[in-house]
This record gives sequence, structure tokens and C-alpha cells, in this order.
Amino acid sequence: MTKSDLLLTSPMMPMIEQQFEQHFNVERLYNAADREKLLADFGPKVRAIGATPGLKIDAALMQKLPKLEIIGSFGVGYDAVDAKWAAEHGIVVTNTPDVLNEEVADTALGLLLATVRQFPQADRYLRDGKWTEKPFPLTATLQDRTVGILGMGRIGKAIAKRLEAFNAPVVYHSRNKAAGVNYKYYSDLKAMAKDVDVLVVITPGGAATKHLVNKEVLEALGSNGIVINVARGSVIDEKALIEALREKKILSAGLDVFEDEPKVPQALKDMDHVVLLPHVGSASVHCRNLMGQLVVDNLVSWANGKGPLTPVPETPWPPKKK
Ligand code: 8YV
Repeated sequence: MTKSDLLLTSPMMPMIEQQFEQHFNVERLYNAADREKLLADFGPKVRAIGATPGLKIDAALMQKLPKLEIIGSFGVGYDAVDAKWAAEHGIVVTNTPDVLNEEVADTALGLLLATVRQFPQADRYLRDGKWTEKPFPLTATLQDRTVGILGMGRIGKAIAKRLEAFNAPVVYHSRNKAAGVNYKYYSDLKAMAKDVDVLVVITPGGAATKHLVNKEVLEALGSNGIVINVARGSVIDEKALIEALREKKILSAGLDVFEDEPKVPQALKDMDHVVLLPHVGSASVHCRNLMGQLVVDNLVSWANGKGPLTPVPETPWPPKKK
């Protein structure tokens, strides 16, 4: 059987690239000396893309690949791929849902506890030798807080389940009421922010959610409020967040994601009342292997004529004809 041509737009885990090599003719755009030449020579044959969210897969790129049929994107979030354009042109996009739910929910809880109880700050305090002078100052607690979750999808539900075990009342906001959950629903984000002490952001990124958490929402959260973001930096207006933190309009923030990763504003790094992580929500060996295998399985299943396993909602399988 002849192998299909696959374009790697950004580096992927070795276990992914090795399996791609077995099943496809692979060309690497990410280390091409002449990107345009590679696209001109190889582009007309490309039927599949392997991608990570690091590089935008937009109309301009897809237009150069007239035979493109499928994009296997690493991660549950696929805001870097123009899925609408892909759908209109008969191209299927796959992501890696479910396999990361528990890991990202674990990270969210870890980040929440670290932020509320200031564990990273306490660690720095100990290392700086300050404990021998006096005890670390008392901190805020999770035990008197109601948590508002922005986004009650698969990961939102896994976070809510954990919060129940921590005795924290949960409410949520999403575009529509989620089926099968009994937590109080707010159709209005600002109204929810007013009623809670913690806002956990776990809604997809992209144009539809850009800067959903803005100045007004942060002000509604109030001076005891804590923001946790394990979704996408774009969901929060980062400038407004920095302003709110600086002016103590909210208490603190725990952030795993940023608007212009891996660049993090110096203003945030200079603050001691925030906890900052380098986008590690799903970054365990265990979880990343599951995600990587799902990227491979999607493309191999497609190449074997059985269709992809987890196409995104915008591009159901089988696709409409180009
Ligand atoms: C990954 C993520 O860190 O799945 C996602 O949407 O944000 C994370 O699990 C990311 O995809 C890796 O680049």
C-alpha cells in the first residue's frame, strides 16, 4: 500500500514522529531551510498534517495544500486551527479529548490550592532562610469559598468533582446549561463572578471566548477573588487582569496559560501574589503519551480507510465533498 504524504508543521513527541514515519511519507515544515520551497514541492501531495497548537494552521497555509484531507492536532484545544475554513473545504480536524480530563483537573486543583495557600511563596520563604526568623504569614483558605467554573465541559466536570471532595460549593457559567449536572447555573458571567470567590477558567479558546473575563468581571469578583486559568490565555484580558492584581481589586491569580506564550508579562513575574506555571496542565509523561497515541491513532485509522476516531464538532466524519 502506498503511504500518504504527511506534513509536520511543528515538532511533535518522538513517539508520535516515529509512528508517523512508519505509516506516512513525512516532510517537516518546521525545520525546512526554505519553507516556501518545501510547500511548493511537497504541498501539492500533502493529504495529512500533524500539528501542535504552537503554529497556526490557517487558510493561507491550507490553501497551499490542495489535496489536504485531515489535520491531526495535539491537545484538546484546537483554537490554532481554522476549523471553520477546514469544514468548508472538506478537511477533517481531529483533537485529543478525554484522555487529558483527569490530568488537567488535577493541575487545576493543584494550582488552586497553591494559589490560595501560597505554597510556592512558602517554599521560597523557607529557601530564603526566613523561617528561622519568623513563621510564614497566615494565608487565605479554600474552606470559605464558593467556586465558579467558567466552562462545564468534560474537564470542567472533572474539576467540579474534585472540588466537591474539598467541600467547596460549585456553580458554573457556560453558553448553555450543561446536561446531567446539578450545580447552580448562571447565564451571565458577571452575575456569577459577583456571587463567587474563585473563578476557574476552563472554556475553549478562540474568537468566541476572547477576553470573556474582562475588567467588569474581575471587578465583580471582588477584592477577595481568585482567578485560576487552565484553559487559554486569550479567555482573560491579561492587561485588565494585571491592573486588577496591581490595584488589589482581586486577591490573586493562578495561571497556567497566557495570551502570548511562552512570553509572560514582566508585570506578572514581578508580583508575589500570583502563581505562574509554564502551561503544564496536561504535561505528565502518562497523559502526554495518551494524547500522542490518540493523534497517531486518528491519522492511522483515517489512512486505513476507517475514518478518524475523534473529529472535532465543526468537521464531522465523513466530510462534505470539497
Ligand atoms: C497541551 C492543552 O499543553 O490540550 C490542550 O488544549 O492546552 C494542553 O493539553 C497543549 O496542547 C500542548 O501544546
